[in-house]
Amino acid sequence: MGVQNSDPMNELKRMAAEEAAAMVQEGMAVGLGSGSTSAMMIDVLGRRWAEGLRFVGIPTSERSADQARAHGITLVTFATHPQLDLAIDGADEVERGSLDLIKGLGGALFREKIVAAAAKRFIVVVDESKLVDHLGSHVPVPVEVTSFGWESTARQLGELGARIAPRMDRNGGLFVTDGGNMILDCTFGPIADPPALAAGIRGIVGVVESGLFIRRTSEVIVAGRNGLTRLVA
Ligand code: ABF
Repeated sequence: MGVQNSDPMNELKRMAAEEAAAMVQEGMAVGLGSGSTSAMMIDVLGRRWAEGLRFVGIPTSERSADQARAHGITLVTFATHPQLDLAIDGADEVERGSLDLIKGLGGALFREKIVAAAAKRFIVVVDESKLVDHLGSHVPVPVEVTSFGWESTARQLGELGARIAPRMDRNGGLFVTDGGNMILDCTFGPIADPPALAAGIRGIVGVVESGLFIRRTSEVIVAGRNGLTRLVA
């Protein structure tokens, strides 16, 4: 699965994807992210695989799994690799100061968080439009919830100050995650204290995980008009 290259920003994202993929070394266990930037990264890894590099991957979505398999990349599970050397993934927003993230607009946040948590180093690849001073400035916080009782879970999330929208699929039905759950997109506006909000969300029964990734990022590779920048936690 290749990515279209008509947008000049795509070329920069591809450079960032190359930079991240270059961190993968022989024999590593690697978390393979989701989204268009991660898809570019997996294509680069596919090329390196064809050149002889050998590593194993754990994908964060069925889509990334299909893409990696198409390149012939060996996929494993946590049963044999409970710890990963590296995970590389995209993000929807990156807070400049803390490098905390909002992820999950693509719908894979739960697996993405498990993979990030299992990795010794978590590398994020974004274009510069994703950098913000405060998380929540441009996107909602996706929250994966069980479908049983979701209306009650939504009411409690609303009490934290969010406007709630159940994620819909292309056919107008409720979106179903790879884990069989649903997603509530929670609009808080700019978030003053992301760690406190993440803890509050986590405390609600019915919440599987939120798209707030707090203190998980090791490094962010940013593709911008003036080239690549690396932000280190
Ligand atoms: C994944 O893909 C998600 O967490 C995030 O929602 C999305 C980012 O995609 P893109 O790289 O296409 O902006 O990383």
